[in-house]
Amino acid sequence: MNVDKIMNELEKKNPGEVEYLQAVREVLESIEEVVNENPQIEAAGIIDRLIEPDRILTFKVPWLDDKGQVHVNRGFRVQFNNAIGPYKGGLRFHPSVNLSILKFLGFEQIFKNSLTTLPMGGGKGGSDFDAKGKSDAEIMRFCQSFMLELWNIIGPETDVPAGDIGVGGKEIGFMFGMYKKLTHTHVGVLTGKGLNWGGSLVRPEATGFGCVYFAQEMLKTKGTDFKGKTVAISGFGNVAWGAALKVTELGGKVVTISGPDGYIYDADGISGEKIEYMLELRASNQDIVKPYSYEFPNSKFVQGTRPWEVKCDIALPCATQNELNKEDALNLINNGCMAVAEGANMPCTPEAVELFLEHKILFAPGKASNAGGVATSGLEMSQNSMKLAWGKEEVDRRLHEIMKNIHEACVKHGKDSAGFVNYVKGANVAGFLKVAQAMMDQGII
Ligand code: NDP
Ligand code: 2IT
Repeated sequence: MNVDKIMNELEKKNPGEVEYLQAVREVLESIEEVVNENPQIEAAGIIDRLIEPDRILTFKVPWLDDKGQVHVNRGFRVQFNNAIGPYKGGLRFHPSVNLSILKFLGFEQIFKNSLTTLPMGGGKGGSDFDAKGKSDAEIMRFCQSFMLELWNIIGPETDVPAGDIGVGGKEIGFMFGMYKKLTHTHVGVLTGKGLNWGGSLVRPEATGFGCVYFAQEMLKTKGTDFKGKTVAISGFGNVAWGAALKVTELGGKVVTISGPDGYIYDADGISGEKIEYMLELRASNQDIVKPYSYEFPNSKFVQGTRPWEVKCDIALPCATQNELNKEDALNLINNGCMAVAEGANMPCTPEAVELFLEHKILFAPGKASNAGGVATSGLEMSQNSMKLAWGKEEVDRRLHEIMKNIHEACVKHGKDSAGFVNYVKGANVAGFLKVAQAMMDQGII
């Protein structure tokens, strides 16, 4: 396999799709060795078939605002690969959404879902809709219009969307309602549903919890844990919230959260009511973290920069892609940071990842460390199929077990002869091998 040649061709076919090309290159570079050792993979054209999505649906989403004015957004669903199960992956509503971002996310999702050990293929979707400042009625009309197009290609055994940036319980509810009305069925077509209509306990916390469980396993390999550790977190959304809860529970101190406007530094620790306040802040639809510093005056708001300049033992980037660059990585390393676990998808740039690996920092790529969200979505699907609901402890136990297994798989495929674990390589190889085998078993389709 010649990675540069494949990437040159992919770039010609998908010009300007920066995030997508970045995600593919990372995976190909990690799996090059294993592909070259297994000629049947190349003979079956696995790589060429993997980097082309099965299908992409693009559609118009017209909706009326509260003043009666018409707006038109663009909707997408990328069904990337269903070799090991129905397409599965979130929907992102954010003004920055474009096809490149959704293809990168869908591609990552293939390997992430494979790592969970649950039967789920990879997909992603969303819209460039901006929820900022919108009323609930406007969000409802938008979600209904979005589902009017999407419903036809999804289903509990076909494609099961969920949340991502800008899509939480509220939006899932509005979309589920419309799907139900159109199909006259009450089925597990979406995950992240409300608890009393098919949702799973622990799903809201799952991505953040899973990320911390994964980091805990990495720390264990160095004979340590979260107790007494200082932790920098970015973002103030669903993932950041879950991570802050679990870090605090395990005895760590979260000192930062961030938004597009800057970051909050709270030396006393972001715990208890402060973590709950994050949810309020997020729900306010203002999309700024600054108000935290008015609410908790001992904290400090630092405008326009990112939390990676703060001294910490562990960093958990939980906001968005490419939010931690080379300079940030250098800051973290120079400040003595020992572990970085990605809560978001691809938050660290390739240059930052390279530096972490070079300096032998414990580094967990998102497809391993944030897999707890989709894993718990998988558990929600299982409960929906059985028409039963597990208790909180049962779901959390399974989530914890899955994260430990993902860590083990990364170690198995990522440990070098000197004993250093390259979790990027480990996650990519482990995720890839299972999907490649399934594709070979199923013929050229
Ligand atoms: P939320 O919408 O709850 O929060 C997202 C956070 O990131 C907000 O603070 C948001 O602020 C910020 N953000 C979004 N886009 C940008 C941007 N371009 N620049 C700076 N900040 C930005 O989303 P989640 O917490 O659910 O998602 C966070 C990350 O975790 C994403 O990468 C997502 O793909 C990933 N993830 C989510 C999972 C889930 O189950 N929800 C599962 C696995 C991964 P603002 O909106 O103001 O920009
Ligand atoms: O990036 C992700 O894994 C998610 N947004 C969760 C997807 C899901 O189907 O739960």
